[in-house]
Amino acid sequence: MTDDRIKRKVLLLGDGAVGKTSLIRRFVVDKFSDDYITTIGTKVTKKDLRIESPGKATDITFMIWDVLGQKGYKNIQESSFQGAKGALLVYDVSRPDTLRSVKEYWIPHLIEITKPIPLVLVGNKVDLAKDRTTARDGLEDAMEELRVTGFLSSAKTGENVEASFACLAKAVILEAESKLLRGERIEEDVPNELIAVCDQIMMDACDVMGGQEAAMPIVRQQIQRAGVDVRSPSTEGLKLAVEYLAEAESAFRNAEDVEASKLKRLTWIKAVA
Ligand code: G3D
Ligand code: MG
Repeated sequence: MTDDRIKRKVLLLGDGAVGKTSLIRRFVVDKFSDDYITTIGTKVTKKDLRIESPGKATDITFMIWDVLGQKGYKNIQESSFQGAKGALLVYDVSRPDTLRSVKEYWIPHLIEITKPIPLVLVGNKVDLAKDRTTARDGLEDAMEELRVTGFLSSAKTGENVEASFACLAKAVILEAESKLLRGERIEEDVPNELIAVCDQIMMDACDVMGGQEAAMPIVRQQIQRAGVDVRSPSTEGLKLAVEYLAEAESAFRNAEDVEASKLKRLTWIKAVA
């Protein structure tokens, strides 16, 4: 028996409301409906797994990144993609357009940044499917087309949630081992969690200023004004951005709410600094 512990960044990608956050919560704390952000705190969730194969056990720590599901904020997403060693691509079986997005948007954008990495396709909300056979057929066609493994899951009932993550873990381990066999260096890059915090702050600011469509231009302006590079934000830059955002929000919200948001965001920065 040889034991190794490896740490890997993996992503959950897919359109808004397909169930990414719910899947992470189900996997990590085995719950469906509690307030996830307040229990876990940041967008990066760690989970230790042990993958057994004959004669060998591998311990792997997944750093699971819950990536912003809005299409069209390409460079913010791309900064989250950097250094990822695997991804779950999530769609909602009751909304066929979300599967189309996986094929046409999420995979192409991901591969551009990370080059080929292990992918697992997840058709979530199977508990809502009117007809499981149709859902199964849809998944299998996509698996064949994309040449990836896949599962039908439900964050609500827990079906195949563990299996999806375990499948990704095995693929990530295999990839690391085959790199070793080919004599390639495995870069143990420590992903910059400040990227996730930056993303989380931007989303939070959008939420309190009328949603992403309306508020993103204002938010981005403040982020730029603070000199924050969303691809490698610094602690100091983010703190300044939080100040500037509070200033911008003062035009829309009362002083206590603005202060509460500011303190919350500073806590997120502190948690990873
Ligand atoms: P996202 O992180 O991909 O944006 P969320 O998606 O995890 O926030 O989920 C979006 C909505 O779908 C939530 O409903 C959530 O409860 C629901 N949901 C997620 N997974 C499942 C599932 O497997 N089955 C069912 N039936 N619902 C699911 P609300 O109402 O909170 O917006
Ligand atoms: Mg979410």
